[in-house]
Amino acid sequence: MNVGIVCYASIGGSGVIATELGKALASRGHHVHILSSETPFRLGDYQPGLSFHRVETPSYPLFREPQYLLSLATKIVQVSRDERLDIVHAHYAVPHAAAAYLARQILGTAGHSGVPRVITTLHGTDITVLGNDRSYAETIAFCIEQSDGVTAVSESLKADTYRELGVAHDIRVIPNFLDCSMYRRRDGTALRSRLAPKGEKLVIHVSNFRPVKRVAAVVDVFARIRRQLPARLLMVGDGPDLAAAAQTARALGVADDVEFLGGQDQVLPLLSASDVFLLPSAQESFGLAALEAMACEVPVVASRVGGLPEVIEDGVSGFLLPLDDLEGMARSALRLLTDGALHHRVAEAGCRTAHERFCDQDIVPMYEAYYEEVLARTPRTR
Ligand code: GMT
Repeated sequence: MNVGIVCYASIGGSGVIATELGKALASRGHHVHILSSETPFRLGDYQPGLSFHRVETPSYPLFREPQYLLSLATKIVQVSRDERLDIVHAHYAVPHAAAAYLARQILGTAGHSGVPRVITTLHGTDITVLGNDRSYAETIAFCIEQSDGVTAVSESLKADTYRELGVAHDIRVIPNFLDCSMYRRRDGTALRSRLAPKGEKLVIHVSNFRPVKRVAAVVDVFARIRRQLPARLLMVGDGPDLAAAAQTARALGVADDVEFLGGQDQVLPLLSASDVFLLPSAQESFGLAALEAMACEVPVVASRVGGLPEVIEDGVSGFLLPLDDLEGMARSALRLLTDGALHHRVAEAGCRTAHERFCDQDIVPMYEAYYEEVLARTPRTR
């Protein structure tokens, strides 16, 4: 198949999944074209069957607003025509589903043979935050409805989409996945001795530091842990709430024990050196960062929101606490950090879950089968 994948390149789970899917499909013999405004950070080395098409959005002095939707739609039209795409797979509905819809209409009206089918994958805040916003809701709902196929990364996100947007389109749940040959705990001893030179416990958080991630709550939970035992916190990522997190660390007197590492392409070595992963998000449709930690035998302590219960079994493969129960999160983390047998059991269960249920070799064929299914259907009347 010839597949166009539209995604955000910036650090974030939807871009990671889209890129990893593109790489996996190419290695299975498909021709994959990734369309994005920048080279996705996980694209890696050249791989046969995989190419990248940059979406350029020119800026004109007349406009204060960059016209990304139009330049993306035009790029999808060009790549579809030149590469004879069978499928345009839009990751993250806003505005990718709209651009794909527009491109399909343009190609249909221009009478091109083989107008591609549009599949939209819903990832999270495209529904749970933007979908709720009156400025976007009707257009998002329309574009989801108009897609030839729709997938969501969890049952929870599927339910949110029906509830928030009132769409009637059938939604297929295809969970997120990992390259399981790569996501295994490595020897983290050397790095650990640099990050925790006095033998402290290492707590880690990885995100894009947006309000939904509640990075100040991460620091708050850590401060409660730190009162009980020597520990250090690794804050990996960058985003609007970075300064607020640093301020919280100073206010709670733990600034010396918190290290802000910024955005990192390679989180595996850092996870492999860590003991516990904190994820007290306000919303999480799936929690890819949690899954990556679990695959590396790092137990996760998280809020019981969204799709996290579909990934983490509370008390077995991690701990899930009510959103506001920061004390409970600190207590769960402390239990893991002080009870070696418990830590071992939870780490093993988390790793088993990741490797038994969320590996690329099991999930990528689900996308392939869905593509075939959508292609076999009679095309929508435009
Ligand atoms: O919606 C976002 O926060 C951005 C998005 C992303 O691009 O990283 O994250 C969402 O998609 C990920 C990949 O499917 C999920 O693992 C995250 O849970 C989800 N984030 C939220 O729901 C907050």
